[in-house]
Amino acid sequence: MGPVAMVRILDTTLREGEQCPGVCFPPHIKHAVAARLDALGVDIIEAGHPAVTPHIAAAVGDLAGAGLRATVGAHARSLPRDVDQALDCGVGFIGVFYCVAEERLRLHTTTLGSAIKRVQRVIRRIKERSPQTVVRYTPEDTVRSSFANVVTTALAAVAAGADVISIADTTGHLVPGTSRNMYNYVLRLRDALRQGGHNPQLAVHCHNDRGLALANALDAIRAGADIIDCSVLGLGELAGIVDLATLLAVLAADFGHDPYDLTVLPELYALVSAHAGVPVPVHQPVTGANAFRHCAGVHTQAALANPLHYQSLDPQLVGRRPNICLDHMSGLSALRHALADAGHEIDEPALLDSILATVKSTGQAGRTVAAAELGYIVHYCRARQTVPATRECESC
Ligand code: HCA
Ligand code: CU
Repeated sequence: MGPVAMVRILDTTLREGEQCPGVCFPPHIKHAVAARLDALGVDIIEAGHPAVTPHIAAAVGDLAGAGLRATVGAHARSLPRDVDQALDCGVGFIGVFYCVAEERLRLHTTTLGSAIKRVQRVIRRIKERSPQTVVRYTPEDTVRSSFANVVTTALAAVAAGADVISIADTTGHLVPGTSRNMYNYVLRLRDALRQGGHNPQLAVHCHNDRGLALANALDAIRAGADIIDCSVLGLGELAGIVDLATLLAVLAADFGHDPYDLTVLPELYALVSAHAGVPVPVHQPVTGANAFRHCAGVHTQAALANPLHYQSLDPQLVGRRPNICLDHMSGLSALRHALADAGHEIDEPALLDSILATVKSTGQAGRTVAAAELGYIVHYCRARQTVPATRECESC
C-alpha cells in the first residue's frame, strides 16, 4: 500500500480548537461533535487537556467512556500530575509534549539531559499504569528546534515506550519548495530514528500561520507520515491548523483515499461553527456556502450544461449540490434555471427582461436573490406589466 492509503487522521477540534480565543464547547456539544467525528470516521479524537480545567477533564472522561469507534485521546504536559489526570479519564491515547529547542531549555533553566529524563519518566508512568495506551511524544516547535536535540529526545522517548513521535510546526514556519520543507523533515527524521534503532509512527501537526498548513500536511503524507492532525475549520491557536474537511476532500478526490463518510461534514461544520462562534467563511473550500455556487453569467451558463465545466470537486462527495446564485452578475440562463427550480413557468421575453433587471439591481445593492425573493420579484414585475393595461382600459 502507498503512503496515502496508510495515513490516519487525528482530529483535535476539542483540544487545539478550544485554544482559539473565546472557544469553549459545553459538554453536550463536545459529545455531539465527537459523535459526528466518529460517524465521519476519523481515527483519533484528541478530546482535550484534562489538567486545564475540571470541566475539560470531565468531558475527556465522558468521551473516553462513550463507546466511540475512534480512539479518544488526551493532551498532557510532561508532568506526572498531567498524565495521571489523563489516565484517570480512561483514554486510549495520550499526547505528551516538551520543547527541546536550546532557547526554551535555557528559559526553563534546564538541560537536554533533564528534559529527556522528564519525558521518559512520564512516558514510563503511562505505560506502567496502562500498557495498551498509545503514547505520542511531541518535541513542541519541532521544526525550529535543534535537529540533534529532537532526534536524541525522540529516541529516548521511544525507548521509554512512546509509540508515536509528532513533528510539530507550532508556528507554521515551513514552506514547501524551500530548504524548510516538511517532506524533507519527515524523511530526515524517519532516517535518523531508524539509524538510532527505532521506527515509531510519525505524526505531523501543521499550523497555518503562512496559510501553508494543508500544503505541508500533503508534503508529510507524500513522505510517508502516519498521522495528520486536523481540526474543524482549522480552529486552533493563532491562525489555526489544517482544515479537516479540505484535507479529507483532497484525499478522497485526488488520492482515492476515502475510508471516511464525508457527507457528515456539512452538519459537523454547522455544529462547530455555531458553538465556537466562528462563522464558516462563505468561500471556505468544501464547506463554505459558496464552495459549489456559480455566479458569473458565463460560468453559470456553462455550469448549467455541466457543473464540472467550472468546478473540479464534485459536491456530492460531501453530500452537497451545485447551485446557482442570482445577483448583478446573472444572465438569462441562470434566471431561467432559478425560475424553473422555484416552479415559475415564464416564457414572455419582456417579463423575463424586467425580472432580470430587478434581480441585477438587487444584486447591485450587494445582495443575492434567494428563491423567496425571486417569487416577490416575479409577482412585482407581472403586476407592473398588467397594471398599466388595466388602467388604460378603465379610463376609456
Ligand atoms: C500546544 C502546542 C501544540 C502541541 C502539539 C502536540 C503545538 O498548544 O500545546 O502536543 O502534539 O502546536 O506544538 O499544539
Ligand atoms: Cu498546535
